[in-house]
Amino acid sequence: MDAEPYYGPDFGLLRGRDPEVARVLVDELDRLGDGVQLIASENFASPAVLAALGSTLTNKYAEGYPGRRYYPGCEVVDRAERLAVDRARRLFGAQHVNVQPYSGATANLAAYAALLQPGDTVLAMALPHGGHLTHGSRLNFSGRWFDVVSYGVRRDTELIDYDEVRELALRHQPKMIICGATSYPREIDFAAFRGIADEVGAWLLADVAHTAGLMAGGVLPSAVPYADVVTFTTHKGLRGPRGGGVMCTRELAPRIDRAVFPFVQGGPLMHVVAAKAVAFGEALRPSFGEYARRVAENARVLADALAAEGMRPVSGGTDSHLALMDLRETGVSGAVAERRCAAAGITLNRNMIPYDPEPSAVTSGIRVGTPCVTTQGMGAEQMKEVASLVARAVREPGAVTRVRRRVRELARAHQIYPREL
Ligand code: DSN
Repeated sequence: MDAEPYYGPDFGLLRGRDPEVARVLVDELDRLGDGVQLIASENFASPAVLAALGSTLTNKYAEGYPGRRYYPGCEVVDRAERLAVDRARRLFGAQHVNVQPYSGATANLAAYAALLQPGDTVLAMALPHGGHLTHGSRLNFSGRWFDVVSYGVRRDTELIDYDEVRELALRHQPKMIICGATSYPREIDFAAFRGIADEVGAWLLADVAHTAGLMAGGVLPSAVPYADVVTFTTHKGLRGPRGGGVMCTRELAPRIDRAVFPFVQGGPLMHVVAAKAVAFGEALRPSFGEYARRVAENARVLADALAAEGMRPVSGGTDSHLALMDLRETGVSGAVAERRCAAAGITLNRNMIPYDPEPSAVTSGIRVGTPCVTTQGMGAEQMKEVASLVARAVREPGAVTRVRRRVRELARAHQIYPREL
């Protein structure tokens, strides 16, 4: 963010009316202000985004789409949605964008609903190799209602095995192929996926929830020219409000729109739609490309510095905003590392590595991401220090107080939301 101070919603009013909830908000600001956030799927929304989120647009029921609502009185909120759609289309060069999904998961549900029938076969990335819950977990609608076949990464390179994807597609004849991941650090070859989908007559869904910001910033290639449907989130690399979206071709627009509403969702959250418009507007500024470039550069420096500390970057490095680190050489599991880092004020998550011998509650890896720290203005120098603090937190639990103190100093020197409320 452009180091713009944020003075929050009216904390004085909230404290007066509801001190308990005000305390939660202030404590969360303190947590953020005292720690380093390395969760790859999080970011810090700008003051303008937060202002739109805290607006009276939350009051309005607006089922339907601009100009075609089921309630009267939508002519004002229609303008917010039109702005969001128009800006998102310009940002991504998409023919059609639906900005109403409440989250990336509901965006994916809408994509399935628009293109498939229950029982259809889907080919998607295996969860332990980087796929998402909605790419076929048995605990999720995708694994329960669809016949999901999974592809993974190669054991030797830890990169997507496009030959395996093609073989599985030819063997199983999926109705839809999904590309996109939550813990795959490398660029995805959308053209290769398009070729495979065409060969078997499958729809291609690109889930770019994690990489939409890097795509918009021109750091990673766009999935839009290749995929029939592209789903994304607005709160990760895009620095917007928590929410999702769906892009598609003009031909698929009516199917996607009907799937989002009324099939999957009810009334859109118009304050969130307005905040999405703000975020897309911010991402259209030239400075956003520079931000995206710094996110990826910071991830590279962080991965290299963690490697120098004896942690192995899965696939040898990263092209994106995240790195997946194999901790087996350290003798510390992902779960223990997560807990030790949390005690030191560093928030990151345990993550399975490909072919992980440990279960998901333990794991052999951690995932680190740089959207938050980059928004805070940290650069290469700070990434090297963060890597050394992570390594100390993981290896030397006895040093937790000293590590915590330095983490706090670093975070306070790069604070974006003020603490004195
Ligand atoms: N929970 C998100 C992530 O951390 O990757 C995906 O939904």
